[in-house]
Amino acid sequence: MKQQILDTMKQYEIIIIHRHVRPDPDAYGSQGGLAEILKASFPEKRVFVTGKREPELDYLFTPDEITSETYTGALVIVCDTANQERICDNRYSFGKKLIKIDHHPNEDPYGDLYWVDTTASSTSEMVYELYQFGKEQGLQMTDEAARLIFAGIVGDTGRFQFPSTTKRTFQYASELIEYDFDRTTLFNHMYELEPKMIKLQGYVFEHYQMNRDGAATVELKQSTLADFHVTPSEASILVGSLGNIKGIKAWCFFIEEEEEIRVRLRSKSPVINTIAMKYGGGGHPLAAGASVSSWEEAERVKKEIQQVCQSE
Ligand SMILES: [Mn+2]
Repeated sequence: MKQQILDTMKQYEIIIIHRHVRPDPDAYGSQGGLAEILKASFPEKRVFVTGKREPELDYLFTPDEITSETYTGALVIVCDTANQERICDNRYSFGKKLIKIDHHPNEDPYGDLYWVDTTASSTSEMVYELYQFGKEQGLQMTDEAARLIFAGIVGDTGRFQFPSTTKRTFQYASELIEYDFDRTTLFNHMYELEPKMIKLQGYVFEHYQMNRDGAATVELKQSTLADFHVTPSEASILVGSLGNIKGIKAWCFFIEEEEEIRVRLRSKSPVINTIAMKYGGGGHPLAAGASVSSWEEAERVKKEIQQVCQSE
């Protein structure tokens, strides 16, 4: 598959790279890392990254703004996005050929070609693997590509602590840090929190509820978010913070938006993406998300989390 992807990339003059909505460092890292590799390897090609700009990730890069005409005859690559509904910028189908590169379960095998590896820690790790595979055939790594890919790996592995981290992950990371980029600055950007976020974190620690089976939930209503001057997207950043509580097995943040309630699920071992899928969402077995339309529905999600924790 890697050879087919490489051969396809060689054929196209214009390559446009997409990723998922509500991006995280792996979405940006795989998208931007691949773009930097392609630009360095094929200077004659025109390579673009598209998708709604996420100000929180400006330290990685800002996406290109391209016209729909740019897609004429182009190759489109979508990184880190399991299903078509989650692709940011719905012009992804405007190109001539579509490739999916992803590490989520392949529920929606879209595209003319797809490369899905659920054993990879991150799509960024796969992009590095693609570079390794293709370097004899002309693929070139740059300092900037290495920085973006490293950020993606760090983001999706929770700084190398999630079980998805493998020997291969460490191997690639050790090679990536040979490139010239400032890791300290990168880590600061990734993990420093504004004071208002630390205050909201305090609220989360005070208000979460956990039953004796280790099922925990937190409700963040719009009024609470307003009190802390925090947006729903910003609040999502804190979802991992409950993971250190002794005895916790699976947990969920319910984050109220204008029209819906965002459901952010995390787990230490019970599989929770099956719950997310029931509510139109998806994700990894231990990290998933969905949306529900009422607090009654949120209550049902809560029951399902309690069930999976009870049967563990
Ligand atoms: Mn990812």
